[in-house]
Amino acid sequence: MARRTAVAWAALGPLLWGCALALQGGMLYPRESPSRQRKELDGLWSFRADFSHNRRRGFEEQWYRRPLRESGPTLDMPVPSSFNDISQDWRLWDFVGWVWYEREVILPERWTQDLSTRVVLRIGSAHAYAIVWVNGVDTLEHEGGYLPFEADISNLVQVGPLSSQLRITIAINNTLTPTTLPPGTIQYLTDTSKYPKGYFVQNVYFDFFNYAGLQRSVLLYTTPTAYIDDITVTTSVEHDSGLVNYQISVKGSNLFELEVRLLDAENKLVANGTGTQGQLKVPGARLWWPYLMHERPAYLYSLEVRLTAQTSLGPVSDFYTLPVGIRTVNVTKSQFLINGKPFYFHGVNKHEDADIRGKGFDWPLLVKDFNLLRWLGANAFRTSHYPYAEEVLQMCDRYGIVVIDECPGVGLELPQFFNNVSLQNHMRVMEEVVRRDKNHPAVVMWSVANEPASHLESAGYYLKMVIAHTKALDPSRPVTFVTRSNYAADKGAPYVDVICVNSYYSWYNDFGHLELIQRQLTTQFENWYKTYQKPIIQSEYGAEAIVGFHQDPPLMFTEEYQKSLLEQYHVVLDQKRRKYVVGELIWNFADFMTEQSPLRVLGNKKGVFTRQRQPKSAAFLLRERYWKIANETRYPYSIAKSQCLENSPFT
Ligand code: BDP
Repeated sequence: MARRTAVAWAALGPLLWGCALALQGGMLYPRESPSRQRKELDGLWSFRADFSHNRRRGFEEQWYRRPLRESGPTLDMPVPSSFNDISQDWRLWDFVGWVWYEREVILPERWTQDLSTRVVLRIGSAHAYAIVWVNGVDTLEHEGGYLPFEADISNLVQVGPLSSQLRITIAINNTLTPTTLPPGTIQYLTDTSKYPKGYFVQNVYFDFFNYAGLQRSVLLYTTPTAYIDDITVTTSVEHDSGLVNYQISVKGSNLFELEVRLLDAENKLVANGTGTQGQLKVPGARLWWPYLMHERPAYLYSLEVRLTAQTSLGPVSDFYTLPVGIRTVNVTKSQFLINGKPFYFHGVNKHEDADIRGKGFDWPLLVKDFNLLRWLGANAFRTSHYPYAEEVLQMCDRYGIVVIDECPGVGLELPQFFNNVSLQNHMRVMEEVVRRDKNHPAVVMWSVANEPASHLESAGYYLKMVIAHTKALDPSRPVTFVTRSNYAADKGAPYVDVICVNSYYSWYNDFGHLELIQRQLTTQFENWYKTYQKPIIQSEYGAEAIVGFHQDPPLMFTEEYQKSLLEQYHVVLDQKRRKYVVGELIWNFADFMTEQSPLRVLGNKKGVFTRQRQPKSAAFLLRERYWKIANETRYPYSIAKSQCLENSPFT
């Protein structure tokens, strides 16, 4: 990828969405507005796992037809949360198959009586396959966890005087197969001297616990019957003006008008337009800068869209407000540019995992994690290894934390995972990711996979197709996948814009030999750069440390070893970051749960924070380093403070 491409991107930015592949239907985040209401269904749901032999009793007995309590005992299950860690029934911990959730809801009368209101049921995510019934009627199916799906249920609720009572039943299956994303296999163990008849286990090929259930919010929201279905915004900069290109899709009427107003953070109108697409020019625009890169990071405008439409029931209006950050992203041979300035990712990899809630969305955890990111001086993270909740990205937009948005393409390890069905599915998942996350200024790059077996020929073709598809969906952002293949063998690297490479020197190889890291890491960087001449991110590195384990000289699993390993990496990163290495993301922000194995002690302990979010020694090392780098790379450059460790100097 040469400078030429970067220039082309910058020049074409405003036009590109016009040529981007059209996505079917929008997935705007459900926000309240004068024309839209929300009703959250978080709280206690009734729950039952189907322990029957074939896991199909729920379907055979049609549990969705009547209240779940009538077909057998139920448990209280909090939503959002993973179901695995909540109950004292050990069988739920690694249950594989169908679980059933149910919730009864009373709707406001207007929602059921006013025929110009459209009622939508939205599920933030259901891992991994879900079937939804409303009042016993099959309403919606969705494959894939970590992404939202929704259905217009107006015709189910607007049917008569008693319709304000609603019963929502959701059956969720967490089985991973060779064609799901992530893939998995079911293994039947048939030696009856060891296993009972029909015994099976779920094999996964990734290193985190396969938490499942309704892990994000479920909600109902309304729009008018003619409504703003989708908004796509891209931005660019011309001299000192910001350009905001918008494209709006409307559903439910062909006779409508659209007014678009861009407001600054003080609510002052800075530009306006009309119609389904256009360009707004903002002279003297304030740009969206990453945290610590600029004294005033994360500036957000608001794009207010107002629809007035004719429907068979008369005129209706719909309003939607989208936060907009004006910024550009470009990649050259050796740099990652944000707003035309070199950006260095000094950040982390995360998981959405903590405590008994598993991967359940949780506001206190979210805010704590962002406070820790800022404490650390981290300016970026990768959503390893699946898209995070939308609220996480909203925080990133507001705080200026840059995101590499990764889809659940993790564990693509076996040759049979690179088949056509998987490929089609992977491309569909990328459509869902781009559809959901395209308007977040914080998202600066898509990652289509983590550590696929990219040395295989079939993987090369597969990755080429997924990357090309993603670029067609969103030509405004670079695309990558994260590799651990050898530079000479990797068949996917030719197609990425940035090389993201994971390595675990002196951890998974040459155990304990910290003295080898500098040599091996230098060779790694030089080989990749020589071969591809693309910017490189050290997308994972790290070591396990069990908090409170100490040993000097350092031995594996102690806090000292983790710290020393990081220090060795940092020596080389400091040499190369002035050349073509554009980022370093520690593995991992916090300890996290994994499947049980003799290689894991209550999960993966490579966090620099514990699972309870307390710092290990390495967190202090990283904090000093990240603030130092921030001081060196700030724009416009200001004299570095000798020590810049106060909490939020720029906000
Ligand atoms: C990397 C994987 C990550 C693992 C990590 C580890 O990308 O998911 O958790 O190794 O082993 O290869 O800690």
